Amino acid sequence: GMRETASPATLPADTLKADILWHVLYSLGRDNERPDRQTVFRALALALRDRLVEKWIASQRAIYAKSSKRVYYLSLEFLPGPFLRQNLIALGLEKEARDALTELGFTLDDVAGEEWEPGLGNGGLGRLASCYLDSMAALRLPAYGYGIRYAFGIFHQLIRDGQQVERADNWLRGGQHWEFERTHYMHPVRFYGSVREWVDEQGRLRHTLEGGSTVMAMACDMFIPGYRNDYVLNMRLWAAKSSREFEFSFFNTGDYIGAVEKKIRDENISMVLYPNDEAPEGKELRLKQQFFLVSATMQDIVRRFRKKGVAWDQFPRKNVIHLNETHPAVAIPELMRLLVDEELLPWEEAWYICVRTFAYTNHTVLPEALEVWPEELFRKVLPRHLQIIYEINRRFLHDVRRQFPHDPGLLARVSLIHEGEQRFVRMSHLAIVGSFSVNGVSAHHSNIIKESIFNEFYKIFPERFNNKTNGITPRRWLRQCNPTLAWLITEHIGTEWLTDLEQLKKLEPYAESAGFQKAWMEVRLRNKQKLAEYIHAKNGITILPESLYDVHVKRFHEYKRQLLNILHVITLYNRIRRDPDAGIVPRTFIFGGKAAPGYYMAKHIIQLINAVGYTINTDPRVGDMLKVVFLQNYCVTLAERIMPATDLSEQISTAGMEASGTGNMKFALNGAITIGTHDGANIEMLEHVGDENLFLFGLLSHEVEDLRRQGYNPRTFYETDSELREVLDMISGGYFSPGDPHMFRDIVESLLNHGDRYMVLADFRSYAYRQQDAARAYLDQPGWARRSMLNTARMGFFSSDRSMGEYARDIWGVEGV
Ligand code: 26M
Repeated sequence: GMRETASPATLPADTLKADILWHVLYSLGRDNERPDRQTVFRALALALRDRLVEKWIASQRAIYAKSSKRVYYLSLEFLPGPFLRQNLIALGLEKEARDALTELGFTLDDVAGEEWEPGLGNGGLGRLASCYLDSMAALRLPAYGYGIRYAFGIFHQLIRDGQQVERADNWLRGGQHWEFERTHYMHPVRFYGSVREWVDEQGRLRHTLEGGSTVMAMACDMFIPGYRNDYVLNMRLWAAKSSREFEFSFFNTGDYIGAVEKKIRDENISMVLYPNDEAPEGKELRLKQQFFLVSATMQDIVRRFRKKGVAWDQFPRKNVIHLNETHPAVAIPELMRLLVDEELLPWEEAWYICVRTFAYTNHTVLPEALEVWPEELFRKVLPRHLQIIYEINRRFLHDVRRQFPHDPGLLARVSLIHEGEQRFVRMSHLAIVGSFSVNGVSAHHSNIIKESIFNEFYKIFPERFNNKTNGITPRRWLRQCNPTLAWLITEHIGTEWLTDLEQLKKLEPYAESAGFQKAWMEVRLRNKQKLAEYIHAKNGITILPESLYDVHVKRFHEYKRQLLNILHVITLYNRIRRDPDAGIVPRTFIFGGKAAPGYYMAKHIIQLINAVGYTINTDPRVGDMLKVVFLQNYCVTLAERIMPATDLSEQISTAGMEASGTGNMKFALNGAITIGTHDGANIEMLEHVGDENLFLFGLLSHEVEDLRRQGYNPRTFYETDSELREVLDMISGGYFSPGDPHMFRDIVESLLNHGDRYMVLADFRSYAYRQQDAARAYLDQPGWARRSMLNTARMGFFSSDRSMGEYARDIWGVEGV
């Protein structure tokens, strides 16, 4: 049996079936005669966890033995997606698992379908963190992901009567098979209270937090295996547990129920992921979540550092703490508090350590997305940290005044505190001042940071600013989600591309080969057929696999301009209505994405898309020429179905607003062609794939700015473009909402009477033209095949292995173990 052989890294592949049955009986407590599919999935996951934990222990020992500098990647969000296939591929056990499951009467597809993904992130930022963990493991970096184990992840989206409805995502029901809950491994985290100042025997001024309340952070570890390299990292997620005080206190007070209520309140901290991206809510619970992650993680980091018994001034040589956005930026004053209040280091020494330890990535330039906290709230929740922030600020402003004595307004603009009717702590300013590195996520975005939003900080700290263009992991986003295309590629160029994506260049010589083009397009067509089956099953809509699949999936936000897309869809609809023989290329428009529950306009746009879809799909004049599909609950699992089946990828944000985008890379890696704006990483994708292979359109970001400065008048576009006018009149006139003609009036209002902040109308015509270019290109199928292949072949740069390599070398100063 396997129990006797469980020494590190030795569990054999050929016992997988026996191990599954063992877990069915002994871990899950079920009859292993005829286990059901869910039970088999869970048992397989446990059997894989056994193999992962062995390699993880060995990896941790290696990091310790080498005394490597450790990387801590702090993020309030991770979006790992389903683990099963990913872990099988990394461990090299796919075939063994298939065989074992066949013997048990199941297929891998069916069993994998039982997994419910952990939706512990909103979108791009969380998914990036997970791609980065995959690459850190592939590169054998001495790294750790740290986050929160929310009991409820991003809500499950349903479309009911054409509208988004949110349902709780109870992902933990059914038990967790991938993680280890460390029920005996907890750190106390303290909130509230008040600061007592006192003078100790040596005459030093001391600060002690008194009162307040303590919550425990319980570690839950999930494993991230490197690709076939026996190396495993962990993502440590903290779950809130009430301290055990309550179990005793009710004896004293007799208030049993009151004590239990306290327990429930405490455990609220990790209850739910905030579902708004880009527009933070200044809620107390959110601030507590941030500090909860930070405090527990810092305790872990310090504990590990102390094991080695080196002096504090060595801390930055041994640790780097990476802040994924400003969400965990309270780590900066927390480290100061540990060093100054607890370790009794002089402020200057502590600050020197601090600024050499932290690195910060910015992911957005939208003004409403920059995090600020009302000062009173901050003082209430974290009184000592607010004092420390004020002291950091006092010293910082002092230095700025000396460096720039002739710019009195500067101090107010760069201050960590926004002063006005109400005071706010500016988290981005704190992150910049407290870090040795500040990076943007695409070349374009990093320039915008330096030139506009953080320009004054760039002048103060030019050496801190740098770019690290985002990337995606080819293991999940090609090998796993598109196995047939991956196989075709491997047949021609071998397997090295899996860990060295630039190898895809070797496909270029096949671009003109008719045979290869045919094979390429056959794989793509099969993928499109599979998606058609899924759409038929889920939405009851029949689509033509030969039609052009035009796909727009991402979070709903006005700047991402799903509205521009649907205006174009209506334009095509009108052309067909006018002339059914107009020779329009048959298209299937596919939309997917969630709107923040409180984001009125985004939800309204979802409703409009569904209404337009209903009108078009049921209009007999349209037939197969046009279909509009809204796929509900866009998530990693669904993205894996969609990416391999897409012809045209919509990346049409207002120029200057999408920091990078990573969906754009996933589509192109799978052979989709992009229609997009001069924004984020689209610009670098253009440089790599060439302008015949990618359709860009619209205003450039400086033109957007100029136009705004000059006074942009969207009405002129309405008045001069008759096709556009017709579309807007239909929407406001109730064409798509016959029961309620005013239903979508606000949308048209936002464009015509409220300034069209995202310049939808300004870009409409160039978008419509570029869409025509795309349609024409699709008619030339060999040409399309060539473009598609070249997109894949030239995506090497956008591997997250490249991104992580750059972070490791240029920011972190670490190497593979
Ligand atoms: C903040 C406070 C309270 C609640 C939620 C938030 C919040 C959560 C997520 C704010 C922003 C969040 O995410 C922003 C994001 O996803 N940005 C995207 O990051 C990607 C990875 O770098 C980029 O590719 C995208 O362009 C960028 O929009």
